[in-house]
Amino acid sequence: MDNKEIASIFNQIAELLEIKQDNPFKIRAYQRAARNLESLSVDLTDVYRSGGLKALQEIPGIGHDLSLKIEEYLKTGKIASQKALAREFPKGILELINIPGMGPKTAQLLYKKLGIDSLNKLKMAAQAGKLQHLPGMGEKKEANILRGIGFKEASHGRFLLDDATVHAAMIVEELEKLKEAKKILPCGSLRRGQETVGDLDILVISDKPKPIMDKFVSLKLVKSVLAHGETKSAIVMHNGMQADLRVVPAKSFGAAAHYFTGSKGHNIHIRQLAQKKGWKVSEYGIFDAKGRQIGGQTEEEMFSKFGLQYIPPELREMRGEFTAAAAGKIPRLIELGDIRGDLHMHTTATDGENSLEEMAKAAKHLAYEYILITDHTQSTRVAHGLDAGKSSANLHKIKLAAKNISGIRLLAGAEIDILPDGSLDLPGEIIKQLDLAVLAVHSNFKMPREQMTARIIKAMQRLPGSILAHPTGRLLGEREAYAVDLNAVIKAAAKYRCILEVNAHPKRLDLTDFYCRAAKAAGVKIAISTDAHATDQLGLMKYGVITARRGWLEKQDVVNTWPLAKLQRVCGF
Ligand code: DGT
Ligand code: CA
Ligand code: CA
Repeated sequence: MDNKEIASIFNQIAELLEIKQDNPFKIRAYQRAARNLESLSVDLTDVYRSGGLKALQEIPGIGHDLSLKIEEYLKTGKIASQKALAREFPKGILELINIPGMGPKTAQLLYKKLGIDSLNKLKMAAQAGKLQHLPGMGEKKEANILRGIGFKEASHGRFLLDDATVHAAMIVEELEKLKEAKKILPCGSLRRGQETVGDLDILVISDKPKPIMDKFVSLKLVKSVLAHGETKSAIVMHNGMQADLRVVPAKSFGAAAHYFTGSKGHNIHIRQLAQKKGWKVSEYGIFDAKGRQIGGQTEEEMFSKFGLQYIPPELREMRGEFTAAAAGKIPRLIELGDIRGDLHMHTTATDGENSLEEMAKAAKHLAYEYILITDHTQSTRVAHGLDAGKSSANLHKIKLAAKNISGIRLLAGAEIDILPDGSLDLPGEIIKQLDLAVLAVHSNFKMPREQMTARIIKAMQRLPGSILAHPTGRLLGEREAYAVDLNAVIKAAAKYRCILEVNAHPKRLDLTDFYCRAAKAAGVKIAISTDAHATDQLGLMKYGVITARRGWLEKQDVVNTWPLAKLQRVCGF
């Protein structure tokens, strides 16, 4: 728990320093430390108790300064410098820098010149056209900010999958400490792996609900308590996310897990099946006409009692899962453990934070068999893309490193920009040296749909067998997908033997579940890739896998579950 709290304080310090336009190295150091603490598998309290400051400093990214700050938090429950820093700015300003189109510099400018310190003030000023006259602003930027506000409002109250996952884990970790809690299961849209989550629905099995309820409403992360009942409670956490808690006895576990997992439509269908048999289904079980419980202790029974095969949570969306289950045709969905490699990642050669060697080492920890290094090409200037000469030198570097690093196979790739006319941002003679190429659109997002579709198809036609990365360019909560005819893209991918990527980054998650299924139907293969820009982001793979599961994909549909030899044979390198 302390790990997450300290990570969140470090992140906030980084944001405040960004507004101040402080030293970028210092800002990065806080961000990196926060990320490392989030993924740390041991408790900071234990680390500190075992070896004091020295032990803290052995954590990657934690130097002398930061170890002192951690010590301060562990001893006093706060970090004074963060409080002091926060006092320099009004509260609302942090909310502003996260609006698409804003950023720390702009937030600072608008605060200084116009006193803007809340979303509402920002919206009024932008609507009144007051922003465009400020230095470095202009009409276009003002319009962008207004669009960003609209986006924020539209995604109102929904959270990214990783954010929801981390917060659910924090609650589970605390409740697990109670001996009265026999089983804890986060349900709802989170368990179904939906790309965004409205609120958390946590189910606990116990015969003694009271201590569980009391602990839940008094957790550190609670901002306010919405309900505090005997078996039901609800809280809002500091980040604005709501969590509902339900406690049921063991004999109701299956029925409750099924009910709270949803989806609502799926639940209604099960109830109708029960009605036809003269039974009743509730979150407490399956009951016959006389009110006797005849099932619902396990989740399997919620299906087997109706002659259905078990339906995994990710498929419970009324997309044909009942027909498939009745026919015994529920697919054997891909699992995280099936993944043998990652085919999209960046290094310090472009905008990554870690070296080739560091990425390889981290991938080895995940027991991967291979990774494809895919740094950017020159057109992607914001990402320090490499020109032809530098790309070529980078390829040599990768191939040399591949010889020296044992235990994992490094593959030489590149994330090649698809230029507006559909041509590729790397000369043919360099493309020839790649093991595998990843293609992506990074510019001119506002093209008309026909043009964008033609642009992408042309690129695939130029380079058959390549991987098309993040096929819609969307950033959840930040940027709309570009207009593109994905059915036509899928058709072309089949024709040119191209692989479509499910980008595992929680802001992307495209291809989406729906189009994964369409791709499979068209015989198109999928790569699930993290697009990692740092070693710890390799762990985002799970979000891509759950999206693929929602798309009914099986192991064989996903190329990075294949052994290296098969990948080489099929992709021809
Ligand atoms: P969310 O939170 O908006 O991302 O989506 P869910 O699916 O987590 O929805 P939520 O939190 O409102 O409810 C959790 C589950 O409880 C939902 O998936 C199914 C079940 N549920 C909620 N309301 C109803 C209802 O009116 N009828 C039935 N049959 N089930 C419901
Ligand atoms: Ca929910
Ligand atoms: Ca709920």
